[in-house]
Amino acid sequence: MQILSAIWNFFATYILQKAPYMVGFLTLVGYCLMGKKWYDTLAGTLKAIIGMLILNVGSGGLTSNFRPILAGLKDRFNLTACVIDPYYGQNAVTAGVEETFGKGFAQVMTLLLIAFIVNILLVRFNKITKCRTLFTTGHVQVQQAATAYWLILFALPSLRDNNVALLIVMSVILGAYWAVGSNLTVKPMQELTEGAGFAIAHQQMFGIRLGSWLAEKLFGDKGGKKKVKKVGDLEMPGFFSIFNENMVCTAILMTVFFGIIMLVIGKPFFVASGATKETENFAYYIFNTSLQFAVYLAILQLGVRTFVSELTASFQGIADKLLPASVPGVDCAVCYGFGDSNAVTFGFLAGLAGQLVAIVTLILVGSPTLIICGFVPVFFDNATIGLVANEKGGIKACLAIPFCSGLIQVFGSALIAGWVGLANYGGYLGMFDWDTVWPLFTVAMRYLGYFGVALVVVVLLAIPQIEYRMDPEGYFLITEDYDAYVEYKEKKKA
Ligand code: ASC
Repeated sequence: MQILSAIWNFFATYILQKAPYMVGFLTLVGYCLMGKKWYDTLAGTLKAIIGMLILNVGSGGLTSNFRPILAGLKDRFNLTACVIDPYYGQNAVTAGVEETFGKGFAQVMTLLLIAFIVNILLVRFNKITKCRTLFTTGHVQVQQAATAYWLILFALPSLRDNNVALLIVMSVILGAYWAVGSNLTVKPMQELTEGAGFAIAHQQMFGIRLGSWLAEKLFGDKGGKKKVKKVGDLEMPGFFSIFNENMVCTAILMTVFFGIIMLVIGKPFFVASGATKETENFAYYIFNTSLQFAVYLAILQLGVRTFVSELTASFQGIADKLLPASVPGVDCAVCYGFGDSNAVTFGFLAGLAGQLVAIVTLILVGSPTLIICGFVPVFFDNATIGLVANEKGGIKACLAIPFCSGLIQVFGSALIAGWVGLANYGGYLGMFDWDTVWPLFTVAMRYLGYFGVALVVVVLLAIPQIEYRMDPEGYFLITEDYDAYVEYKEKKKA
């Protein structure tokens, strides 16, 4: 018994909660189920793990490159505020949950596991549930489980002393959110990647679907009547052509953008915080820091290419044997290798503009909760939403929709983090879905109690049903055989 529990603890700590090893484990299981040769299985598993580790170097580097700048804004303008960033959000829950609700943080992991099982079951029975996607992004699951734990404890005070009820409510809602949310991204992702066979399991899944839908409705080609100009079609004269190169474009835009912010913050702050030295040339420091964004983005993309091919290939093994008609839900950065690559930068900058407008508005109206933008929401949410918006509605959609998403991220976070008390601990998850659908869930549960819980679950589970009914023939075909799906769509149009 003791040995079993030790094995389980090891598994939970070093595999389930560590995204690279979780992905490696899934790859291993998939290849084993497919009956691959041992050396192919070993190589594929290692590539999946290493690819994810490379991706982490990229996204970690982006995040840490941005942090001193954020800290500078906070320090120079004396803003004591709530940073919207998943890592700050997780810290805030850890720091405050004992004091606020008299509950420890450790329970979050058990809840996470059970929610994951709910996700598996929903996919296993997808003939009934119509859920086609398994959420595999481990680090995001931890961040979301932490925040959901707080929101649910806040909304339903009676659960604070009732562990069984807490377990049921949280795992059902979170598990359903994972299954239904990632399922919503199947269509936009299959269309963007022309059938690469993955969905997004991240923090803006409703945002992706909504962005794609709005882009088509507001900026789309109106059934072929209008020509949509995409970011990739931009014929930029002369020196503008350098913007068509992702690496160069990122480097230039970052230098201009962060150059201004860093100049405003001023050298003394960066010297005092240890980011640079008094003797170092400040212009050099600004330029070099700005270029690091392009470096880390390139690293991130390499990591993605390395692991995504392994994971999707092996997932075929799992899907065929255990989870029929399903695809893996993966990190949002995975889709940056598809579509118009500059759309990532355009979406990011439009989202940043939206966030800055919203932050200035909060300052002007004297909001009690001031939001500081974190890199993860501003970049990963808006880049992803911009990419899918560009696909359907072109450059206008790629700018307008992420701009609105930037506004929503700041206003939504300010409202929810202030209301539930997470702002007192300096951070909130802050990603799109957690500024929109989760606050709505919280309101429903807070004011309607268990009826609110039931309402949330019913609404979530109804979403794939509605989507299925809108296109019963294409619904599973889009994941099972994309070429056949395209053919079927064309036939339907004609
Ligand atoms: C998140 C988070 C990250 C990034 C990363 C994007 O939500 O916690 O580290 O987005 O997953 O690739």
